[in-house]
Amino acid sequence: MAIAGPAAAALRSLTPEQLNFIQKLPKAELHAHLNGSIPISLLQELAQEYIASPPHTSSISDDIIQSGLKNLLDGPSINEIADFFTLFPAIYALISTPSSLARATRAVLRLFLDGEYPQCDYLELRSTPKETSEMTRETYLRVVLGELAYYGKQKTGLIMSLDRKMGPEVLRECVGIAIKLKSEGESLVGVDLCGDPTAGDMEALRTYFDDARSAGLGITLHIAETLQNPPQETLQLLSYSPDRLGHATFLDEQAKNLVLKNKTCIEICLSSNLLCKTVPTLESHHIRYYLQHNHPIAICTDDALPFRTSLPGEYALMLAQPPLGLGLSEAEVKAVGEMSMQARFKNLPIAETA
Ligand code: 6MZ
Repeated sequence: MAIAGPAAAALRSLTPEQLNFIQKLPKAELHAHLNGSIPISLLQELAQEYIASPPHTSSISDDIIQSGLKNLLDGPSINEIADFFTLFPAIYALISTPSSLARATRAVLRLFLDGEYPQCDYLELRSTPKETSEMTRETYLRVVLGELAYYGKQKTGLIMSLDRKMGPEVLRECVGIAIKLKSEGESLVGVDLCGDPTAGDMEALRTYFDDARSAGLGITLHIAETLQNPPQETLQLLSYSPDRLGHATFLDEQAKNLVLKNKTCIEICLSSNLLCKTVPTLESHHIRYYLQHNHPIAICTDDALPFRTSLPGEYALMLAQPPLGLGLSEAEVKAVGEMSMQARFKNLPIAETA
């Protein structure tokens, strides 16, 4: 695995027996953003094609594409989480046609699900539908679902991400499309809230999540990812009765108690939190709190490309000895794998339809 970063160091420290244990362990990847998981080799290929064939489908200049890719290749310098979000405009310029989106999705699915030792047994991939000059948001979702269909519903599901910056019209449109696709039998299993954690007004979102839930879609929310997220906002998001939560790094006592009471699964992304500097060390990571409380968690990659990781790499971070890892036992790591399989949206009880 050609990765470098905290996960690579943890992987290198394991014995062949431990690596074999991780490879064979049944596990689900439940928090992977499509456009953060595209292999760099495909982005380079798409960049060459983009630069060679003006006029462009996006207003992003060739220079921005080149420097964006260089940044991703060198290992992005992220001093604070806001720096992370600047990586995406270059990627989005390259993934703006149905054909480039299909190629990107195919490459990500291969990365997680193909090969002698697939990274996971089940992948819930998430993506934010984008409207470009070449496709509508509905086309975007249909293209991604078309690629997932090659692997089938036993192995894959799509989560539609809503961005915190979306306005009411776009939110309504997206949730309407998701409900339609689900009613057509497509493998659209849930709705996510993501994007710059300091942006947006969370108060107005209830209606969209209520609609999604009534249609039988699972709900996962990026929550309390930074210290700047106020406790009232966190409580507001918890009041939307999410099935899972992304990160949940800065929950106060009241929020933690609610999460424990509702047994809401936490999607934990160790490399992401370390590299975005929202958690200083593995020693102080909130995963320890949830392990102590025997609370459901799922270990996930978030964005495999910028965070230089893979799902086995994230599992290695649990198994490796401190300071490279958390030093958990194989039995503890196995239990985390089982929890991830349990928390799949495909396991949600069938919604009672009105
Ligand atoms: C919040 C994140 C994220 O949707 O274009 N995204 N949002 N926190 C994170 N953790 C660091 N990582 C990724 O994938 C890329 C988009 O996912 C969200 C951001 O909105 C990013 O633009 P898609 O496939």
